[in-house]
Amino acid sequence: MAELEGLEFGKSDFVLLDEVTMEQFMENLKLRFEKGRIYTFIGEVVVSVNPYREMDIYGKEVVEAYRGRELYENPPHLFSVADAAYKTMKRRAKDTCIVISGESGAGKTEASKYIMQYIAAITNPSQRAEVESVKNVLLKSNCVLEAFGNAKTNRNNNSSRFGKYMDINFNFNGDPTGGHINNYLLEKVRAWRKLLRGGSEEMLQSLFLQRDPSFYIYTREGASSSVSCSNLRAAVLTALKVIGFRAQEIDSIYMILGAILHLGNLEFATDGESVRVTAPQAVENIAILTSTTAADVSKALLFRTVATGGGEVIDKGHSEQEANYGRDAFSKALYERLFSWIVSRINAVIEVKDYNPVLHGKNTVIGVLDIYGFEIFDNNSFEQFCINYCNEKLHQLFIELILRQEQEEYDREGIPWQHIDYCNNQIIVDLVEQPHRGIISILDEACLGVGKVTDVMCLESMDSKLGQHPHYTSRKLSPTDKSLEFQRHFRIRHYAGDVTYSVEGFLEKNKDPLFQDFKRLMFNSTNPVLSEMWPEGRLDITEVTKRPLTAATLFKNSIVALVDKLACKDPYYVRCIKPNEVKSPMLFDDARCRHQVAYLGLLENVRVRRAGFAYRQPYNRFLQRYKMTCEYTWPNHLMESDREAVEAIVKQHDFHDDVEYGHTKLFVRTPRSLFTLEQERAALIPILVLFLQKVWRGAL
Ligand code: AD9
Ligand code: MG
Repeated sequence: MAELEGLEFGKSDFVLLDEVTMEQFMENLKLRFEKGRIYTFIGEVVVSVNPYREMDIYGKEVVEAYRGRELYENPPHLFSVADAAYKTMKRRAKDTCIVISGESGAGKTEASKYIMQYIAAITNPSQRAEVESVKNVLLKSNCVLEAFGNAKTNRNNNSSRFGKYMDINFNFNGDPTGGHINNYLLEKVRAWRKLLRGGSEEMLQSLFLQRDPSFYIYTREGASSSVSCSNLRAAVLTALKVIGFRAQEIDSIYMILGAILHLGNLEFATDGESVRVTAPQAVENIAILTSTTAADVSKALLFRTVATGGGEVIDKGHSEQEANYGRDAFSKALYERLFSWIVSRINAVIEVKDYNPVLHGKNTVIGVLDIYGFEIFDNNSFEQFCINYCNEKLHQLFIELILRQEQEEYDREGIPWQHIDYCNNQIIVDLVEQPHRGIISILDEACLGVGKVTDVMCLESMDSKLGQHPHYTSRKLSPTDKSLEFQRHFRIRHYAGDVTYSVEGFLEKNKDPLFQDFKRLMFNSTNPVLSEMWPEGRLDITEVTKRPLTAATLFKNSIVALVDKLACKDPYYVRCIKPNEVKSPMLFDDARCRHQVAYLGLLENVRVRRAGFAYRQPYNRFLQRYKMTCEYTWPNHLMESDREAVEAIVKQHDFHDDVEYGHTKLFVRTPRSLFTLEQERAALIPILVLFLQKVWRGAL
């Protein structure tokens, strides 16, 4: 059995706290962090604190120690959760999922990578080549997605600018056979720096690029990144090849990235009535890189085609402002399409093919979700609104599933169920997503409005429709605050706390409009890769009547689909905490951590867990662990069943009233009972070790 932790490292499960208070919770969390114990359980949930240093706890021996073990047999670890999810999937043929949440820089992506590595390490013991190749592609896909979807922010040097959900499929043997990736709300990024730094001279020339990132508007910010980009670029290139991207596809990826950089540097000037591009060479470059003509690029940048009421089609010239706007929207869209296309190409490769359930048995799934946590900044905008809505949905699922899981376990074990009260945040979810009345509906309505609807007009509409809502604070409720700033804000009381959003830019971001001309330009590219990315460019202007869905509605739909996917699986949770803002391995910033514990709902989680049974374990496992504490069970019992032997231990320690006996497991209500048992066990171990050593030496 793996080495277990002593009490000097604090309590390895928060349900063992004497009292569930914020003070005790924080004290334990801090003590463990300072002792280098970054993981702690709340029942089956793992709370993780980012160590900001290399930890020697992910090696082969550790994998072996966790493989196939029960949760309580080892100190808390990501591997405990990964193994539990894997075991449930394999033994009970149930789909499971691991939801990793926490704020930016809390360690979600690292955690998801360790979990994937663990699953890869414990599967396919017979090293079958086809399974190895699936594993390889699954692991490599991470590298590619990170290269294109991560960027340096002031909160995290390697921040994921997209949410990711990955399903891994398994055959009846428990070996991976494929997978599927969904990505959510890519924040259009500045990852191209890598391209410049790591690119060969030849390659940069072929893309008409300068090496200096500060030459390009889009790469100027953070140009002094210290990441070794040539290594990174080589790794990405290898990963792309392993996944199965063809040479032409890889070239196209770089050409699109190059075109985006050139686009960013385009400027416009107004000559009398008409607008022109100030540097025609850049237009030439974009045309070559996108396999279009300079004339067509220029036209798409400076004009838009509109159908008049009479069915006539005319080219309407942009103002300088419109041209600037169009350019930025185009480059963002190019990047977004490229990213989605890369994801879809990876999916095509890892998709499970030729799976026949009759021949191969049930195909089961483990889903891994790495998604942005709750965000409360000084300035919160549309992005934070979407992200926080997503977290409301996930929180709701968390509460629902944890309770449901408890209920199901009690049913299975034949134990009476007691109702538990918990904070239901349905009302906040409704505030955002309810048809006709919710904030998203009001936003969409404003976006569809004829004439110029401004952000503030939309805010007025929200105020009048939602002014009475208990979780919405309208500006009108603060009549004393007449400052201009407050006139543009609304506040939502989220389950995690109050967040004030600035409505500035909401409508624009929600519409996320891209002139149809750009879509047509790309669809008509002679590069089939580009054309494939822009299928809707096929439509003629007179056919474009349906408005595309808004950004908020698209996001809502994808989150609803995600929640549906998660809801039918057995969930496991990793809750990540960022110990400080300065990426220090030493500092435990009390206030920051307390805030995160509060909004992750961890205290509530401990309460839910304790309100039922704080602790449960199969009889044989319980016996193995505590048999040394009872004269009737040590070294072996002579009773008819393990259950009776467990009863003997419980009676000897006098907590018979505190337990229920299930069909296969013992359920303990209060942690204190178990705590006494643990203490006794800890005291006995050294004596036992001495005794065994003597036996081995033949002294006894
Ligand atoms: V974001 O929402 O994508 O901005 P994450 O994903 O929560 O964020 P990430 O996993 O990228 O954070 O972790 C941030 C940094 O913390 C990593 O780059 C590591 O330097 C550091 N980290 C996180 N977890 C560990 C760990 N288990 N061991 C060592 C870690 N370092
Ligand atoms: Mg991340």
